[in-house]
Amino acid sequence: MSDQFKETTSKSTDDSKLPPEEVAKRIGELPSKSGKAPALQGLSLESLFKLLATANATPDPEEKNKPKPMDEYKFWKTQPVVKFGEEKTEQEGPIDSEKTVDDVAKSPRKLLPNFEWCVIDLNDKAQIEELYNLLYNNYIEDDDNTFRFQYSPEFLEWALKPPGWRSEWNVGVRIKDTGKLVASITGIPQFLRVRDKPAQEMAEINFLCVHKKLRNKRLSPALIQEVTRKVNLENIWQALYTAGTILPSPLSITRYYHRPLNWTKLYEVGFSAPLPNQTPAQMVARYALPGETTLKNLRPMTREDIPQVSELLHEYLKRFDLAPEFQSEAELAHWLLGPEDALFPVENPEKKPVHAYVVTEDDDKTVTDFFSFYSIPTTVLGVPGHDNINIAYSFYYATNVARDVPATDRTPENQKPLVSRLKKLQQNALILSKQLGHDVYNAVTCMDNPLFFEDLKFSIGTGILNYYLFNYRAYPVPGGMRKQFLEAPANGGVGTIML
Ligand code: MYA
Repeated sequence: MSDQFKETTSKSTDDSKLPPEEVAKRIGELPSKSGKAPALQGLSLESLFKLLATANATPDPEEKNKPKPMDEYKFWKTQPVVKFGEEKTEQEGPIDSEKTVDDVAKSPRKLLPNFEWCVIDLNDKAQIEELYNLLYNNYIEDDDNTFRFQYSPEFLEWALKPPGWRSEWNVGVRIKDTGKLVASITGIPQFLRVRDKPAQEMAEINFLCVHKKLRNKRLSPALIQEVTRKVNLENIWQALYTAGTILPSPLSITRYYHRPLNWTKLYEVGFSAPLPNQTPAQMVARYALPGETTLKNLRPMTREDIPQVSELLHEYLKRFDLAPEFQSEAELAHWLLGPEDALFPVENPEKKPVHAYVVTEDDDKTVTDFFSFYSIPTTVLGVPGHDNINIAYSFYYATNVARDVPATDRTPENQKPLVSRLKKLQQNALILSKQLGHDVYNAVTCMDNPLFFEDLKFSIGTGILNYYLFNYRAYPVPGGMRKQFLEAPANGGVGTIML
């Protein structure tokens, strides 16, 4: 998701020291803090834009991302994941391959007396709204309680209901007496390739959330085990997930970059300051973009484009060690064009969760490139004149230029034509996302993104996104940061974008 800034910085409230039964009662009674609210997690937008303002003052991500001793991971040390310090002697592949569906418990483990398990039924509009409310109030937080990500019902429908989605994998916890949803974890199916092994079906796990008043009560391990059980019951034994939190043990470590689109607004809401010796007018000029797109034959993607886009993307993703394999054109159409027959249809194009464009030859039919981005509006509290910031996130793209640029040779000389094409494509993504009302454009160091960051004036953020595999041992995959984790090229490892 994007999860974007997924690192937990929330401080426990007093309620976290109370027994869960007591908290269950209180959650019904007490409205969540009004006015000042949770939102961005790990890295607040404020610190992000302060960082933008102080250009090179980049904290060392490794410092932020240091693990605790393995033995202190009371839950994770019991799970089939690569442990910190583990010798890399074993072959890549499943860690535990003995279990069969017959070994899987047929019912969930018991929860505390006042709580009960539920499936969050995403065919029910009301339950999507419940999930939205849980996440809005509890998911991602910034230190100042000034921002709230709005994973809108439209966004959740897109993120959680791709073709083949399993209702059972959307696990919730409710308070028995009131029915209030107080925790969630979600899964969607995804075929994933790790290096040269054939792609296999895994679960992509997201939206792990525990109500703020129920934190530090070991509900997360229970949620993780319950979704594991549900996934295992379908004879699926591996999962992919991302988190800002450092857990045993990242397959890859990626980092956020940010490109202001509406610098004046960011400045007005107090998150952005001019660079040293720069006036606001100079900053506006620095981030200015052409008013109109600059690529010939660029237009919104349609369903008719999907077969060609599918081929282009399939080819392009071969460049990466970790990449999804979309199973059908319908699946890809869902991810790039949004859901069909949505319960929450989007009328206004500016409100669409995902935006995709193609570049064609002069015939308007032969697709040579495409790019896409998704959108998470964020409520801003307590700033007169502005009540939201719209954030765009770079999503999948591909270009046929890559066909002549072998992924095995990532020397700058070799990559020149690709770099040049990606810059043009992404500059147009910036222009279009600005036209759609976004204020900032984010991207992680996945895919070939590091190739265009500098020229397009992206600034490094402090947010880290760790990629993890469950029950699969794999050697680290480069995360797009030269000095981080691996002495790796600046691109080429992670080709899977997690929301
Ligand atoms: S990442 C987004 C996570 N959500 C948030 O950050 C939202 C705001 N925060 C919260 O809601 C809570 O703080 C959460 C922790 C829920 C994060 N992933 O319940 P606890 C471990 C995995 O007492 P709380 C996303 O959605 C922690 O190390 N584990 O803690 C992907 C400790 O274990 P150990 C985490 O603070 C999720 C234990 O939980 C995370 O009340 C992928 C403490 O539990 C985390 N982000 O709640 C999940 N944070 O003792 C894994 C803390 O060992 C999926 N912990 O240190 C695995 C695959 C499953 C399917 C497999 C199928 C085959």
